[in-house]
Amino acid sequence: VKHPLANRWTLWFTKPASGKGDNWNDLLKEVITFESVEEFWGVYNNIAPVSSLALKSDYHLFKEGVRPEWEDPQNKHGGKWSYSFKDKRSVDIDELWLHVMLAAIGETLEEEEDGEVMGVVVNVRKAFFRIGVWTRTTGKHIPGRGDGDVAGGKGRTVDKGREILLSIGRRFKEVLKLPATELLEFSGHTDSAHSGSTRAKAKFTV
Ligand code: M7G
Repeated sequence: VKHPLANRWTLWFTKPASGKGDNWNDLLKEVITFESVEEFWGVYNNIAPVSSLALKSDYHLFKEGVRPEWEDPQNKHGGKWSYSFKDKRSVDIDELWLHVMLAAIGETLEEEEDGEVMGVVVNVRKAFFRIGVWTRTTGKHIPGRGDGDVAGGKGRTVDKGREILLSIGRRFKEVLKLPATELLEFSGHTDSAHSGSTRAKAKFTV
């Protein structure tokens, strides 16, 4: 018996650059798409744990049809909640990433009708592990999208859009088991793209 997931999900991997000529597109690889709980465990049991990945690797788990890139039409008005674990030795990154993936595929980060969560990401870097959840909008008004609508429409006011994003942030913070004193930050992808890195100014925190 297979237990179907609410969405089909695709796992992607960013392999570390080997030389200076490597660009983002050569490094990002689609791994596999699955649609049931059983297939998820089959994939999980057969891939390298985050703790064993080389520096500059990433895993991305995204809804099927959404590339884990700022440029994807479903991400280009979006942003992400993210947190960097700077004490790499004290964090059980494999367990956290598993729980983040389960929250994504189990759809516990948002109400189903919100349709905000595009995917989750883990980055392995020299100084930290970073885990993020990418959202379709940033809670900002997008000109030309209709009065009061935020990116992606759905007739949402800017306030409602922000409330949905904050709720995702609070749930994500629980999955990451962060104490109230630690801040989770939200930033828009366009800010990331312009700064050339993910380290962009945070718009909100929870
Ligand atoms: P990062 O992995 O988000 O953060 O981006 P880091 O600076 O902490 O490592 C690292 C680099 O990967 C960026 O400067 C870009 O060159 C490239 N990169 C990352 N992402 C998520 C994208 C993307 O969505 N599109 C493109 N074109 N490049 C990206």
